[in-house]
Order: sequence, then structure tokens, then C-alpha cells
Amino acid sequence: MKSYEVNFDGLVGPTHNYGGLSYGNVASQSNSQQGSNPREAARQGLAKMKALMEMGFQQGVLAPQERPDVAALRSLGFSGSDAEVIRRAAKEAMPLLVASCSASSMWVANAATVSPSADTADGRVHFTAANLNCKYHRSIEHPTTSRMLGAMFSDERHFAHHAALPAVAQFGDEGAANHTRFCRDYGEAGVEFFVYGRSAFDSRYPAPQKYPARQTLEASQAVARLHGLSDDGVVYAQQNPAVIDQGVFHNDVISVGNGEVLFYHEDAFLETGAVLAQLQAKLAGKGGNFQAICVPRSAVAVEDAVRSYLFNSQLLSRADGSMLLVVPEECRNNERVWAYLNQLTGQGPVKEVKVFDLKQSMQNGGGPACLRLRVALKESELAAVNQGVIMTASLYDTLVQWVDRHYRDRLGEADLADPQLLDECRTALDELTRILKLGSVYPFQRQP
Ligand code: SUG
Repeated sequence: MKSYEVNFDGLVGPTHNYGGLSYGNVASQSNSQQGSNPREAARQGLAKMKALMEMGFQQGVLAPQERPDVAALRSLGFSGSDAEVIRRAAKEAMPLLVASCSASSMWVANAATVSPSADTADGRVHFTAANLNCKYHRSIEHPTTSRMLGAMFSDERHFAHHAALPAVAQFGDEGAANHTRFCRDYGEAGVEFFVYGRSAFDSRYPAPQKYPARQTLEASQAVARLHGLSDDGVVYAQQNPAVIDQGVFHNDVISVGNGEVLFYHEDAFLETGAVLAQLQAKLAGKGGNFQAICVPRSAVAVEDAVRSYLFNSQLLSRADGSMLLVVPEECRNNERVWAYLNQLTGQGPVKEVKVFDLKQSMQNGGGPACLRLRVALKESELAAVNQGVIMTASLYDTLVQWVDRHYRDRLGEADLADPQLLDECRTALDELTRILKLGSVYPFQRQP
């Protein structure tokens, strides 16, 4: 049976703004308080989805969340009508209002960890929503994420959903941003590669000194257990704490994998030799031939990787077996990175590099790979997905018109205090759930 990797891209929400909310994420911090353009941000993301669909890749879409999150503000003690809650938060605790307005759910690589059916004990595709508990503004995403994934992958014969892990830092889980899967074919059993930043229960593991390590070993192990993965199909690796301290807040900022290929920076991991040997041996056990492409620091420094987001790229398999690397415009703007990419395509499996302008998302630290959640599906499983979220030429046109109708083209901090923004968002999202056939996934649609 045929199988596919389907990329579900997060649609940027109407409140996209630069809140400076992510300590340890260099772009988020350095662009704090700049004016944003939500309409352009959503259009940039949609343009990528359309281009990849037209190149023959399977493409889906994941809806944004309801923001401002009035329910979250109420849980912090703000009361009255929805408009009063927003006005009071703006007056008394602006940082909390900004956090409750973040459109950060667009970075759906952090929405969940997904294990394809060929890897799991019960033969279903497993999803665990990420608790994202390192940052308050992201920790409020998972309940709606779970409802959304449930509405997209509802057929229990094929799909199993797990709630987010306990909401404490010891089980900090950032989803697929720290998870890669290697396989010969998407439908065959593969090796799932979990990269963590620290151990919460074993002090022998080193940890970064400056910035937080968002993912713990114990969280990764819990996800592997929940998904019913077997030991011969799992490899764990510790991210190099020194690169976390240079702004590599997720593993997908320093490495990316697909099929039998791992594309990584020389400084990405601790004990790199042992990690690669395990990946090679375990993938060989599944009939695969592991290939590692190491980018030496002499060619691309960690700082250049962080600025350009070279590794936050999408490594995609084309029909002829070769690979395409989807990178952000910032890679072309960096001389060393661009020189490296030009020689990369002359040898090895990556034959083409495609550049996208994703500046609106990039300024918050979200590149092409952050914007997508990969779900490997067999043909019968793809047929069981809610077809409303599968990208088509006509869905693309509908979504662009929807964005143009509902999104502002400028948004600054002061605008977040305007209760009118909440009404605009709700009207837009209500319509979106009908377009994508999601049902009532948002809190405002579920109030009695
Ligand atoms: O969690 N930025 C996101 C970026 C997520 C990138 N995802 C991956 N690497 N997979 C984060 O740090 C910034 C929001 C703000 O500052 O307004 C933010 O949440």
C-alpha cells in the first residue's frame, strides 16, 4: 500500500504579533515590540503550502487558536464581560494580555509528537499533544490542539490521541520539534529519534547554563511509552547544552531528518559518534541505510545556523528518490550559508534548494520546519483524515479570501487591548471551522 508524509502547516492567526515572549529564542527577543502584519504572515504561510502542494507533496492545514484567550485570563483572576476582562488585563497586567494574545500555535511542529502506525504496538497512528510548559503563552495551547487533532484525525480505528504530559517542567515536552523519524519508506517500521535538552530526574546529565532546555529526557521517554514504540525503533540523544545557550531552543534549529538522511550541525549533539552508530544500527535492523550529512562549524558557525535557520528547513522526498530542501529567505541572505547550500546540491541526496519568504514568522523564531507537523500516513489512513483540512487549489483560494476579509495588516501592542480584536477573531474562526469542517473546536463555540 502506498504511504505518504503529509505536512500539516499551521495557519497564522489574526493576532500574530511580536511579544518578545520566548526567552532563549533570539529572534523572538530581538524583535519584541515591533509592529506585525498578520495578513502578510498568513499569506506567506499559505504561499508555502500552495507551492509544495503544486510540487506534488501532500499538504494539509492546521487552524489557529482563539486569541486573546479570555478563558486563560479569567483563570488568572480577571473578571466581568469578555471586553472587561481584556480592558482590565491591559490596565493591570499588560504582559499577561500579550501572552494571552500570542498566535504561537502557528508553529505546529510544537503541537504534538506523532508516531506512524508502522512503529506503534497497536498499529494506529499515535498523537501526544505537547504541554509546552516552558513558556506560559505556549502552555495554554494544548487543550485546543487536542480538540483540533481529534477533529482532524477522528477515526479511532486508525488514530489514537494522548493528552499532554503532566504540566510541570520535569515533563517539559515541545512535540515534534525534538523528534525525527528515519525509515526506508513512510509505510514501513522506522527509527524514532528523540532529542532532549536535559534530564529532570538524573543530575548526572549536563544542562545549559543560560537558556532553558525545554525538552526533558523523561518527557521523551513517556511519549515513546504512550505510543507503544519498541526499543529497537527508538534512539535518544542529548542536545549539546552549549548550543542551547547560543539560541538553539529546539533540536529543529540545528538538525533535520527525513527518510534515511540526517542533516545536522557538527555541534548539535553530545556523544555524536555513539548517537550516529545507534541510528545506523537500528535503521539497518529495519532494512534501511542511514546517511548522515554533517555541516562542519568551519563552514557554518552555530551563530549563522541560528540567524539563517538553515536546519529549520523541510527535507522532502521527491518521487524520483532525490530530496528537496525548503529553506527560508534568510539562508540566501547569509553568504556562508548560501555558499554551503550551493555546494550541497552538487553531491549527495539533496538535489535542490527552494527558498521561501516567511519573514513574519521568522521574526518570532519560526522557520519552514516550525510551521509544519509531519504525519506519515498509509493510503487508507489518509483517506480516513477529515478531508476538510487537506489543501487543494480551491481551499487555498478560499483561505486567501478569508484572510483578506478578516485579518488586519498592522498590529501593535496597543491594538491587543482593543476588545474589538476579540470579536474579529471569533467571527473569523467561526467561519474557518465551517471552511475546514472542524466542528466546534474553540472555547467560544462551546460555551453553554
Ligand atoms: O516557542 N516563538 C516560538 C517559536 C517556535 C519555533 N518552533 C520550532 N522551532 N519548532 C517559541 O519560542 C515567540 C512569540 C513572541 O515572542 O511573540 C514564540 O513563541
